Amino acid sequence: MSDQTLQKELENIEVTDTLQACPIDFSQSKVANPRAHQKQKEYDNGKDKSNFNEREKFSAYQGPQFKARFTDGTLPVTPNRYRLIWSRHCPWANRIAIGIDLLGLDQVISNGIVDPLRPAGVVGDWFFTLDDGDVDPVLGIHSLGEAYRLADPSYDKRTTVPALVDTQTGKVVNNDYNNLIKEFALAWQEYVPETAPDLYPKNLRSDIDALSDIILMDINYAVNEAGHGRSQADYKKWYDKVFNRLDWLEERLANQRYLFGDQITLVDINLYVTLSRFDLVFYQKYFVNKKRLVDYPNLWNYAKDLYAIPAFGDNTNFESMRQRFYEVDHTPQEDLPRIIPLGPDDSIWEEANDRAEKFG
Ligand SMILES: N[C@@H](CCC(=O)N[C@@H](CS)C(=O)NCC(=O)O)C(=O)O
Repeated sequence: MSDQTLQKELENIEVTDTLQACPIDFSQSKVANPRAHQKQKEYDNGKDKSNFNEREKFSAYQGPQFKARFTDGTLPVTPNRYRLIWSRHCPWANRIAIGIDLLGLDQVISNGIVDPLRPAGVVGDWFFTLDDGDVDPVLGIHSLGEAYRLADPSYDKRTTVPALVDTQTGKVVNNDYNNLIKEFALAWQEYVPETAPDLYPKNLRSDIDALSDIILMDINYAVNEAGHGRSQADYKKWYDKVFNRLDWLEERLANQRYLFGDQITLVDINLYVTLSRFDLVFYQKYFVNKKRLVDYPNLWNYAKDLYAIPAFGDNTNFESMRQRFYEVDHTPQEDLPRIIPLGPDDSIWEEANDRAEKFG
């Protein structure tokens, strides 16, 4: 029996995947050669790989391009064969990294991290400049684009994280950020330790799908849309959606530890990745600033409760968020200083929370 309240909420929401997951607006860009202004990494012995003049090509919306699945048998469920490529700043990629660890699948699925700072002047790709020799040690590639083009030689869009790569072929097989955790929870059960939570329990599946869609539209996408509002009215529309939904979630979390009672499910991950960037990124940079996360007692304690779990806390990296959202700017202007905000104080995430005491 599915939860009628959730289904009813969903009736008023148009679920679409045509919103921009991580919009990039190059439109204000005035300088032809950004190298002088961009404080990004040098790469490949300083060889000029700048493609900044092609930036318009990479700013268009694009949905996930690779959607091969485990659940329909297309992808074999083989341990030690797949590698998740992600960036620690990215909420969509962060979901998958947390999900894999929470399911205990980090024992059989490896992961590689791209640098949130790109080589100066380069757009549309992610690079392994955090690794020795600027090369991913397993895939042996410098940029994620190499794995995208192995999968599709004609691929000329921007490459996005998360991307699941088949290490046998070196090809990206799936970058479907909204469905990957479900794929792992359903198809990899044989490798999920008994102690791991069931992130997509059978009896809750339709409710989890409903709440996921509500959070996707009103929280995950809505903060981006507000931050890139096309007009004052458009900004306000998304801003209102975010805060109405946060109020609603605040109430839901008053009487239960997680979004579905006392068990963690994949929706908790989906909400957490936006909450953990809320005060640092969305509040300050995207003007989603009616209230901060810390002003919501239940949501804030809930977020800290999740952060205290290693799969969440170890995969939350505030430095990468600062780098990607403040140190790099796609709209370089001569007078734009690269000031990286010192606050909010990241250490408050370590403070005690009241959830265990309240809900056991
Ligand atoms: N598949 C989504 C990917 C999720 C996403 O937007 N990831 C961002 C990072 S948060 C990304 O990789 N953007 C590419 C870029 O910034 O060049 C999309 O196609 O838009």
